Amino acid sequence: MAKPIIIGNWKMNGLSEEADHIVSALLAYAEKNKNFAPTVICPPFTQLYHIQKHIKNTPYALGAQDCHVAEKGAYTGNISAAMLKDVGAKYVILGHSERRAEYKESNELVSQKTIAAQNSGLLPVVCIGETKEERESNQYKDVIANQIKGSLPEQFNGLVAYEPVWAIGTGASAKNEDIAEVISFIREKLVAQYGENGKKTPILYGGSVKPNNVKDIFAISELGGVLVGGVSLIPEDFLQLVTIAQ
Ligand code: G2H
Repeated sequence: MAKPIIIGNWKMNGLSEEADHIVSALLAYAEKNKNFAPTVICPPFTQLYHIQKHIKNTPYALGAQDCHVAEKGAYTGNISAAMLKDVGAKYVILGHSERRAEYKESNELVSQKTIAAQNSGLLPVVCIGETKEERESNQYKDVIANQIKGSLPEQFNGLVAYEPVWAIGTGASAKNEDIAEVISFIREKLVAQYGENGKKTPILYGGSVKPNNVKDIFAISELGGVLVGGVSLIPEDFLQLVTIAQ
């Protein structure tokens, strides 16, 4: 079986000193370890170019945390998928719940961003997941089905990350049986939407993944990897996840 992928989402963290500290630890790990699980780091835009220079020709891959739908133009303050590709990124996280909540990103916008990312040769990591209220009112499957239908374009070549909003950054990951139930629900929907291709789409889990819960999470059937926030800023812990994934 393929090793699970580990994607570190730094969110809005990582001044130069901190970024250098994390990257040095990752490089030291790669010196000593061969053939470890695929590992992606998604720093803020400001660190992409610098970090790519260090991780080029190593097993690590670079990712970003968002992109604009247009390739270029008069969009002050935005970054296009083509720019991310140009700087060496391979992945881009799209539709993270923090963006859906703070910038009111709709499923439709996420789908357009996904198309833009694919057109530029990036692998989109499309995030979906229900809020606490939606879980408690037992609407979570409808919400997730809608997000899959609305956020993923007709042709999809990427990864899906299930991140229940109530488990993000709280320190309390979702229960394994809840994750397993939703992962298999997502798989069903992907197969219904994409046929054979839907069987191959990696499905990740994100939300308070830590060294002490990741082993159980990796044991979930159909799980393709993890999207990690807080722990991706603590290199010793993040690298423990990479080691456990081997
Ligand atoms: C969920 C996750 C990474 P954390 O947002 O995308 O963050 O691991 O801090 O819950």
